[in-house]
Amino acid sequence: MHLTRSVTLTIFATALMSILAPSGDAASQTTEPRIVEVVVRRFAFEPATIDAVEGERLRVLVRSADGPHGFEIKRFKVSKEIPRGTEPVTIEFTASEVGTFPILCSLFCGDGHNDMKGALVVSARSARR
Ligand SMILES: [Cu+2]
Repeated sequence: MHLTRSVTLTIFATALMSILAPSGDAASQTTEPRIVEVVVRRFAFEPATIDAVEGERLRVLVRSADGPHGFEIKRFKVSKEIPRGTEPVTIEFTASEVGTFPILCSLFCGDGHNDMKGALVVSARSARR
């Protein structure tokens, strides 16, 4: 009985350590998305241009500085409402294609709505070409 318990404890401790121990290998293999912060306001995106490298994973934190807006990049099937308030909306996607892709406000927000133009500029990974 006592032996069984100590074996169980050992297994448990080993499992726990493998969870808690910082594993350098796992960390280096996982590609963390690059964080880009964007503020949407009447009637602009700031910054207006997001630069990325082909294949790069992006985590865009979009926050509204005034009322509700939208954040849309059609090519990458990104379309989110950005409510009023201080909490950013998190949008993750992979910039899988080279080119310049318009960023639009997908929610009518006033007279200057159609002037809201941003761009995602994805450049080729130089090492591959
Ligand atoms: Cu807008």
